[in-house]
Amino acid sequence: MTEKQYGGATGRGSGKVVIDNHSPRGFISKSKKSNEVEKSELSSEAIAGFKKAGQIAKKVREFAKEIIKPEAKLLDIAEKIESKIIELGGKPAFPVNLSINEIAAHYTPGHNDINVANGLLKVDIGVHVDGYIADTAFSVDLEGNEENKKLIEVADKALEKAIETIKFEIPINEIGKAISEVIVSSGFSPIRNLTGHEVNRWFLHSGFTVPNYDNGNTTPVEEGGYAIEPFTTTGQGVVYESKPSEIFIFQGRTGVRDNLAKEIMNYIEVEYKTLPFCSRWLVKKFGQRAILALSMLKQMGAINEFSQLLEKGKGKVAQAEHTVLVSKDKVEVTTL
Ligand SMILES: [Co+2]
Repeated sequence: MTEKQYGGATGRGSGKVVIDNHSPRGFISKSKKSNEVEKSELSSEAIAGFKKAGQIAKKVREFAKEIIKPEAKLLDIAEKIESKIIELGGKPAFPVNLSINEIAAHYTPGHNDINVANGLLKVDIGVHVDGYIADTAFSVDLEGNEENKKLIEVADKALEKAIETIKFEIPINEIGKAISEVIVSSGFSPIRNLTGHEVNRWFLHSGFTVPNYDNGNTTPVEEGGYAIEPFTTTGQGVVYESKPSEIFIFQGRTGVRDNLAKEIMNYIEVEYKTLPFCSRWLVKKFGQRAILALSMLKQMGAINEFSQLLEKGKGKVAQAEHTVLVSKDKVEVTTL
């Protein structure tokens, strides 16, 4: 799942909510002298967790490729994919995104969604195992369109190039540069205000962002997990926020009077923590009344809602994504 940038150089951000006593970044700190910048490295527990999530995500991606057919209901596809994640011992790290054509990202079916798979479909899958995240995406052409196929092929190629490029302490803009070169030389545009991101324990989007063009950010890549996700388009290479997506994220507890809203807030805090969730999941658990409760929680600021992200020039969009683990001496793709 991608991150939209709001202008300016993108460096490090941080999550707002800290989960219990664990280090949210899944790191252990090394001892440091007072005049030294703190460096951290991945713990063996974190490496094992990221890899386990990655291998589940890989199997689920292959499963998704088998079940997606033109005219299949998006709702059925999403539910089958999410059930498969659970069957394999993981949990969804975010609702499956099934975004079609000029919708670049952040479309998940609502609980009564009637839309069907068609056109250029992007399938973005997140898995977590005890908070350790794997994030992977692929695109599929469901209308036998040559341009769609080319967009997909180039997104895959750009991802491959980015994976070859990323390594410990390389300036982060080098990855964006590699991605953009592949895409532009093929006659398409990368989406500049969508990025890959660092994945940390319980945090899908925190720390580094991984640009899809040379954004001039020369910050060296540290050890950690990174989701790399190039987007190719025939349009302007920019997305804007459109309709609400029914994908939400917890912001923090607020005083709500409504009993169901309170119950749902408690459930969200325990079950999803700082990971995105959707109204469809809560309707399944609490019934239709969950919709009203969610809008109350949104109004109170307890949760935020993502927007669907649309390509500005109404260009079609393809996406490819893998999660990699960068350590000092190697880079491993966890979702391959
Ligand atoms: Co992602």
